[in-house]
Amino acid sequence: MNAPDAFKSPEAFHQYIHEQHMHGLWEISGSQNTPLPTPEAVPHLWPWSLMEQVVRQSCVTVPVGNDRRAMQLYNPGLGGRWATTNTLIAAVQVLMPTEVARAHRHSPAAIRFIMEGNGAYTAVEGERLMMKKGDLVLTPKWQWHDHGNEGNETVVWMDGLDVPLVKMLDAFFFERYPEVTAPTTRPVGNSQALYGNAGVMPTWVKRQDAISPLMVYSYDKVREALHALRDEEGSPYEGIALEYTHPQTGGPALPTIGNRIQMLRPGEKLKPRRVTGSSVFCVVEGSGRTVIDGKVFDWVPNDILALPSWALHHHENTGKGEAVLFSINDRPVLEKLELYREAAE
Ligand code: GTQ
Ligand code: FE2
Repeated sequence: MNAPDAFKSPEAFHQYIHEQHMHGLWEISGSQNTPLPTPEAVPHLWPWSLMEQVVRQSCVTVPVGNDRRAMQLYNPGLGGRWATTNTLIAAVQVLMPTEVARAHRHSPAAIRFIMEGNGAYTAVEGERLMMKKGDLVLTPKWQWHDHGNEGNETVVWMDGLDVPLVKMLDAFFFERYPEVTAPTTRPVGNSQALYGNAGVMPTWVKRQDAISPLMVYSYDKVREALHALRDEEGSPYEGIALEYTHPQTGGPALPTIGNRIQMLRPGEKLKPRRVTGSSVFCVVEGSGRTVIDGKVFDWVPNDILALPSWALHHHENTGKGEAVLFSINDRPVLEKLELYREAAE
């Protein structure tokens, strides 16, 4: 179509502008100028009863080669995107005794939350970080890392990465280390010895990055912290909720991924609210229920649950003991960009 013909009727005009890769705001306003966020990701729960079987079978079917044996949890609403929520990917990774997962690095940041077993490690920038059930282990962006299991238990953990966010920003880089493992340059326990002690800090360390220098947050200590607070009121929306913080700044442990743990006491039913940004929960202890936009998700330990942005949600403890939830979120990003909001009903 040439321009003079196109300008003869409104229909022809619109066809013409589309051919020229233009759209009038009046055409898209109804679908795009939405009063509220309209996430494509849906709330979804991956039950441990299912994941356990799949993960066990992956040990038989798939050797650990160049790639990790990590089952990526794809959100059913995201049409096959490598994403559990709009910004986060969660996966369940398994490593059997004697196995080694090849060293590499990438621009997305990662966390590991240990679901089952003890005795594997993630080596990050020369330090072996030993994994124990319930521990949080950081793998900040662009740091060389490999995983190994020199113990005698099969170890399973949840990976959490900001891959979809980094992909969206076209800032994704990935590199394999020339050898299977990167050299160890620091003793086991070094980052915890330096930065993991209550309120004291080495005076000779001048360096301070946006990334936490504490690389392992042990569940022994975190659990103790939760229980010490069990008689506090806590948050009406999150219960006794604790953020894993950067020991030098008090900010989030990683610049792009927030990490939280929350305890719901027996009988505790939290209030519903919405927040901008998405989260992925991993059940640590107990049993309960999360209701998201009217949909009920009953959970038990090691279930993983995706919570999209601005969905109305609340948690409740339906079991006899305490219930504990670990979660990752993209809130540090939203807060830095001043896009974080919350609204209670
Ligand atoms: O173990 O380093 O689930 O690089 C996805 C990408 C795990 C890992 C994943 C990764 C890793
Ligand atoms: Fe990795």
